[in-house]
Amino acid sequence: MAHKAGFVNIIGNPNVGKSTLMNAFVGERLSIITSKAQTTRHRILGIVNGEDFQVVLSDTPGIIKPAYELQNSMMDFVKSAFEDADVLIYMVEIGEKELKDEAFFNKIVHAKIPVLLLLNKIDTSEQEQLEQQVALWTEKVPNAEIYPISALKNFNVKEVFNRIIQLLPESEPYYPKDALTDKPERFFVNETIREKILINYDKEIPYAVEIETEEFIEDDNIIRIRAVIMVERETQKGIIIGHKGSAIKRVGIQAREDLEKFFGKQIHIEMFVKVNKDWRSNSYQLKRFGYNN
Ligand code: GDP
Ligand code: K
Ligand code: MG
Repeated sequence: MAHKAGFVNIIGNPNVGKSTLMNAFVGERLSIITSKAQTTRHRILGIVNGEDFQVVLSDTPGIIKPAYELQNSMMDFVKSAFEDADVLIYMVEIGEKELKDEAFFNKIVHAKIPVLLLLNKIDTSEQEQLEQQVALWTEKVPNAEIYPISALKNFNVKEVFNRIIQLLPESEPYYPKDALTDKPERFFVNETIREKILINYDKEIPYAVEIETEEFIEDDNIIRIRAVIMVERETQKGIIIGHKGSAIKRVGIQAREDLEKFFGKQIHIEMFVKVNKDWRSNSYQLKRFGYNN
């Protein structure tokens, strides 16, 4: 059989389960997941390889109306996801309305490529509600094939994946057949630490944080990591560190645990907090952190 390969881009509102689905397809925690919106800031590739296929998935930030420069860059990642896909996955969750951004919604309805509309989180709904929702979305996005799924409970995920492979064009692989992602190791260190910050701190703090891994030194059985936690203000620095360093210590312990699983090696991690005034609104700083698209 001829080899199939292509790009499958996952878009949708914040928190509908896009990153959970991507990780379910890939079988690894490539994309960080929390119950907070704007957990995903980048476009992250997850590659699934089989003998005669290569599916290149891309997870994107949830669609929002940008309020500052960082969010503008995040939406550029979403825009690019419309342009290079072979299959578009539009994810919605039970009970939600369509995308608040009409331009994005119109692009989906008028897409020239196959659209799979995944109605996620059906583990939380009753049969009757599910039927209503399927009817509603059939009307709203007539060009889409609708699949009720639970990304979290792995329900119907395999079926969707098989359908994706059917829809992909014949093509040589785009990446080496042992590749899992296009992102470097340091990216996953940054993201793991950021996930722990999203989980451990309230309100504005997680949104004011960016992580930079300055050192990643891998030996036979240990990886030594040195990471900087960037905040926008001196007061935020105090909050991140916490009383006698207790808060940042907790972040370090949790991040280390996940990173040891991810890399399969012992991890030694050192973290520092630095103030980088208003980095979120500064295009030069954003470029430095990889938000140029
Ligand atoms: P994203 O913002 O669209 O990438 O969404 P995430 O993947 O980060 O998930 C947001 C929240 O929804 C997390 O708390 C997930 O555990 C939860 N979630 C994702 N998929 C499901 C699902 O199928 N069922 C339920 N009950 N929760 C889910
Ligand atoms: K989220
Ligand atoms: Mg996400």
